Amino acid sequence: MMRKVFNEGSLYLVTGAQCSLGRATIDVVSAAIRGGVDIVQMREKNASRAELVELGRILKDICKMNGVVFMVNDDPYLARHVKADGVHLGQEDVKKYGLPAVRELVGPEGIIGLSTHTVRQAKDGAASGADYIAFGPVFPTKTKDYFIGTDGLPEVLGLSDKPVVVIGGIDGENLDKVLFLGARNVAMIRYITEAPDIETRVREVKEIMLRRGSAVSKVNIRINGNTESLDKVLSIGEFVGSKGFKPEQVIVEHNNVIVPREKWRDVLLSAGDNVEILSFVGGG
Ligand code: TZP
Ligand code: MG
Repeated sequence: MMRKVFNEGSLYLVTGAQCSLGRATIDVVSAAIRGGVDIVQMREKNASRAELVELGRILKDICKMNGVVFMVNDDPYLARHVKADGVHLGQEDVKKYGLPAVRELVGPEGIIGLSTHTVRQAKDGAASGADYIAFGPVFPTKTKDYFIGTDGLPEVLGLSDKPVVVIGGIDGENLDKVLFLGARNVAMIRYITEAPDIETRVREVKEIMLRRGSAVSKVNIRINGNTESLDKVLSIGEFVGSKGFKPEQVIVEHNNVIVPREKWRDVLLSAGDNVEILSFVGGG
């Protein structure tokens, strides 16, 4: 059984104080979490080590309280220090530390993400000890001085079962394109951090991702012990509705964790998930 890295269908926020219109990263992250972001990566290129430790601890707590995956950019020592869920590495970081050493640092449960910028790098990355691959920048972005386009994306998405996170210049205009090409997980800096209302922006992006989930191939999940094939990505709320259950008459356990009803719309069912639905009569 592969390590459960994160749910397919995730929206991944990469932070950057210099791209947040003067707003504090803590406030940006809090608003994004209220909107339903799934993963947060601390990527503060102008902060000192001491500032990163302080911010990292706070962000980690905020993420943990909300069931959001918290990643640290570049530095596996920092990731371990602030007890992040994992570390995101660039190609240079991998050369610097070596994946076996990074695995030692983050432990068997720690998530290792790897940036890739060519199909070749993505192939090598998918076959390496990394747990997920980021692929990009697929569109022009202020963060990088080049972009690679989306031509290689379908091939990269088919390389392995490891999640692929598509990144780079993704916004409200081109989001549909990457989703149409099969992307399940999307990372953004500016379209979120520069939004006038971050919570609403994140909600809108997640809505689009949910709707476009229909472009994704079959998702096999286990429901009360039986395998069932969904032909699109559904949230728990949508799934419960599709079965004709009254929400107030069921308790849903997702991968052995009971999901409160107010979270049903935020949790997407992905391949290999285990769902238990306990139904009772009455309730309120
Ligand atoms: N890696 C590849 S593109 C990128 C990173 C960190 C930046 C993405 O930022 P934006 O604002 O979503 O283009
Ligand atoms: Mg790096």
